[in-house]
Amino acid sequence: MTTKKWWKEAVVYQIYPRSFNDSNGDGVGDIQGIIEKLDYLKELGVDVVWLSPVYKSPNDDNGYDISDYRNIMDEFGTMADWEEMLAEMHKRGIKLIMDLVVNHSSDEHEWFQESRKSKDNPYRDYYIWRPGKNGTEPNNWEATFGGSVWEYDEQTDEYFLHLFSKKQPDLNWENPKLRQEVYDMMKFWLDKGIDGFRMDVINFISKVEGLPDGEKVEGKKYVSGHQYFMNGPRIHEFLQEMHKEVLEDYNVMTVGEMPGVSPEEGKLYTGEERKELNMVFQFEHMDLDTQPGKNKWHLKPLDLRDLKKSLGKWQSELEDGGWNSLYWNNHDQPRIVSRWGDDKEYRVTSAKMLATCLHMMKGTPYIYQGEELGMTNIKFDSIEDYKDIETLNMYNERVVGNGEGPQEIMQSIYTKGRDNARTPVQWDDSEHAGFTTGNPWIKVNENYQEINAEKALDDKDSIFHYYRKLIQLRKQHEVIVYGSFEMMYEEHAEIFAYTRTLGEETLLVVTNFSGNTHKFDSSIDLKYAELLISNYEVAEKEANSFELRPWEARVYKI
Ligand code: TEU
Ligand code: CA
Repeated sequence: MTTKKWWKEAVVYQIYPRSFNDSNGDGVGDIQGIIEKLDYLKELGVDVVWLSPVYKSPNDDNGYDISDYRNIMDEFGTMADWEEMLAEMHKRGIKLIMDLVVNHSSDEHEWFQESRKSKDNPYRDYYIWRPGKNGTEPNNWEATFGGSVWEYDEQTDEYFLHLFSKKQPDLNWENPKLRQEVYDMMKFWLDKGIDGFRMDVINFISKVEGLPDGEKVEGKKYVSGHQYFMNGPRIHEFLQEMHKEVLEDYNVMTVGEMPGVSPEEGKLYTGEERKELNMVFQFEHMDLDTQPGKNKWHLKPLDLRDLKKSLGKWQSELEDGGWNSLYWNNHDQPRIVSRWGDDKEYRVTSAKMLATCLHMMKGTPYIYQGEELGMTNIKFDSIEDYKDIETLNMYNERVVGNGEGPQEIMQSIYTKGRDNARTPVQWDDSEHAGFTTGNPWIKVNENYQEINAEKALDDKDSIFHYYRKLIQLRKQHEVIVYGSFEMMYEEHAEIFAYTRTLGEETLLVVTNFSGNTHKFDSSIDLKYAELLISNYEVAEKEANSFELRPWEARVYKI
């Protein structure tokens, strides 16, 4: 039996502030812009907002490079704006979780400015410094955003470690003083009344002693060092310490972002008796359309059976004592309707199907801004229009550096690039989609006249209203939150179906991940079943077999 918790019953909405809503016409989304849209979120019915970083930052990685953890970025507003936002959220019964980015800081953080000054500076050990090896980098690890993870610093003739960009030096969690600083900073925000944290790459904070070389790959200078920092040796110790020092004293929710986490490890991180985190963002399902062993830019079509196998495994592994997070989208991922739905002929239908499949599984569902409108990927003709550091560095390395053909690279950017998720939210059909009266920091998707919030609110069959209904159903039927999960038709290549059971109640969820029609045979008699939701009109009184239309989704209560 699963214990009851508010964060299990909740639906979370992610705001990426730069692209959400601009209140003052400078082309950049901001906190007052968020306040203007809180009634919209209330109408959607979400319980929690996860706000991507709004702290002071030079924006090398759009706020995931923090130069002051206790202040707000000027472009986004002031601390007073932030406090007003929190109060306005709470007034509407919406909770707020903040992004905690403590695997690394910005190189412009005061700690790093001190740290680089001298080898005996009191802040030296807040970061990871090493002397060179034979006149070159201390090891051969490759950074997520390209090149070596090591940057040479002349001042002290040593290198510092950065798993991401060179403006994101890794913090040294081996240092108890650094850990205490982080805990104090967390309390600073918790005491302001926030309701939890999403923790950026939190399973990277413990590195294997000695930082050994990664296994060499023919023709590559830098290689993956993942096995030496993902789920490292002291990670559980650190998280338990954080729980004891900070989280224990507050009724908050925590979700750890964890690339490379397996279901078995996920169970350890989220096991209730272990007192670490409430849930994790795992990435297995996000990697299924990538060629095995290659990075995300090497494309491969999704095989639905892989998706079912992976999500099914997470469902069963975390059944006792653990908890899943459920997501298709975030600010790093392409838009799901373009990725695994059909954003042309069946945009609305397939977006609803994807939402159904996700929200009816066991776990806490996350909605990424614009997902509730069925926003789609973008294709900018010129690389100049892209803003994301990961995309730009990859393009430079491969097209400018290696002389690879730009066409193929652009294709992978269209499919996987992070800017797909970062174009401004489309509010209405006015210029710049109502996002700003000025010049948006990144181009608006040109389909905003067809896809926008104003239109969706006016149309009772819109994706927005469908999400609203899914969220309402969660409040009405406990089985959606707490029921156990069982996969059906594991071997079917286009149907994703499962049941959820709680006591006497059973839900049957049937979704079609294709534009084809399929006969669905259920061993369950549906004559007396209640149809809770569907993205099609369903004729009354069907027996236990029916025809599934393109991208159809049905949820029955039996
Ligand atoms: O992302 C973690 C991460 O591993 C990313 O590299 C992710 O796999 C990649 O973006 C997919 O393309 C987090 C944040 O969500 C991301 O926005 C930051 O850039 C990154 O950490 C560094 O803070
Ligand atoms: Ca602004």
